[in-house]
Amino acid sequence: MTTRNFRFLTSGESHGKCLTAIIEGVPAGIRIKPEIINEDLARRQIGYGRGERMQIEKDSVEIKSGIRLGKTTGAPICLEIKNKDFSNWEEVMNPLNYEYPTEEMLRKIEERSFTRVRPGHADYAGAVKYNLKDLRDVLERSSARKTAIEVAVGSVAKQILKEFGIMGFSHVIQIGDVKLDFYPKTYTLIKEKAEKSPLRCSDDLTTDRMINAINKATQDGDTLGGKFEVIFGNLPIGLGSYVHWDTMLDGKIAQAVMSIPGVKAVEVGAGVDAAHLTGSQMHDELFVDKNKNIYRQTNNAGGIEGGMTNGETLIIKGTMKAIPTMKKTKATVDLKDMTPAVAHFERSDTCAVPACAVVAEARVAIVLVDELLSKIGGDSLVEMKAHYGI
Ligand code: EPS
Repeated sequence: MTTRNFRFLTSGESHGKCLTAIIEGVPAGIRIKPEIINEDLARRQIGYGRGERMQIEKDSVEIKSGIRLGKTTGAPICLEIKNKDFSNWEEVMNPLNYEYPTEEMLRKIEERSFTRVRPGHADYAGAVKYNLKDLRDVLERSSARKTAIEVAVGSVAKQILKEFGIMGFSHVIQIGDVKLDFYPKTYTLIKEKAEKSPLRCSDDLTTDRMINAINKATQDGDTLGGKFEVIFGNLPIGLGSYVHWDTMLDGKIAQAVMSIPGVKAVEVGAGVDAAHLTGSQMHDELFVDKNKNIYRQTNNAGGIEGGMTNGETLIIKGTMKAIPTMKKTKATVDLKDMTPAVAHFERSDTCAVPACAVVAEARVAIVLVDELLSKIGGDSLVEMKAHYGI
């Protein structure tokens, strides 16, 4: 992700020892609570339709550096999440080559290697691009497991944003064919109800229908995608810019959300519905109250006009495709001998849309904090707040 002020890199494989991130550009003096990061990690793990892996993992962050006595120091921050499942994969994921492998080790490595491409996954293009023979090498890093550490980074971003009163959440609006038709009246209610739902959906009846759809897909050996929404409020006007194509906030957010594994579409505000709205239906009129404050009665723009925040609530929608690892067989090719085959299957999730929503919330927070830093600058929270005028 192209961020300039709040930058980070992650490393780690799905079944490797751990996931790590190094974040750079966090001003000094910001209180970061690991328990809040852990809450976000737990939110990502919840979700009806997840596979057995989620019963093995209980993601928890270890802050390795950059934070002292609860506050950032301005130094790079290193975060780590251990993969509990690694204990079942030690021989297979060993970074060192075995000089004298036992038969047992070789059997395990062989058992976990595969060459039958999963259509829709990174397997084929990844194998060709990196010249990899064992698709395990593609799967391990392309897996959405790495989004756990991104959520930890996003949680740091959210804790910075909160200092400026900027807060957000995510909720699920569709699983397969089941759509959320009824929205609670306020964002506070949507958030409250979504946080309690096993599918991050703000309506109980819709949640039940989504659960039934997931049960049916599991029975059929199939998988399901869906749609989610990320909402952020209390943003200052003017994050992003219209001056260049790569400074537009909507473009940056689209990239950040689109690059989550499985995401196939990102919308801002009215999104794809904008195609059939006329100009007079689409554009949000401005009004002024007696205190000379501007307000609007609609938000089809989703909080962004001309690539900049306009003071309204930011509304982003993401669409996730159904997971490509599934029991239901799909025609493919075995790259070992270039023969027709059925796709490889191993333990996976039936549906991970609620998790994807939490990842998107983290990614949007990362873009927003990067933009906030770019707008107001500052090496410390004190300086940032002075620049912000609070
Ligand atoms: C994933 C496959 C499953 C998921 C995984 C993403 O893992 P496993 O192969 O170990 O069963 O559960 O997601 C996570 C582990 C996670 O933490 O989100 C995949 O192939 O992308």
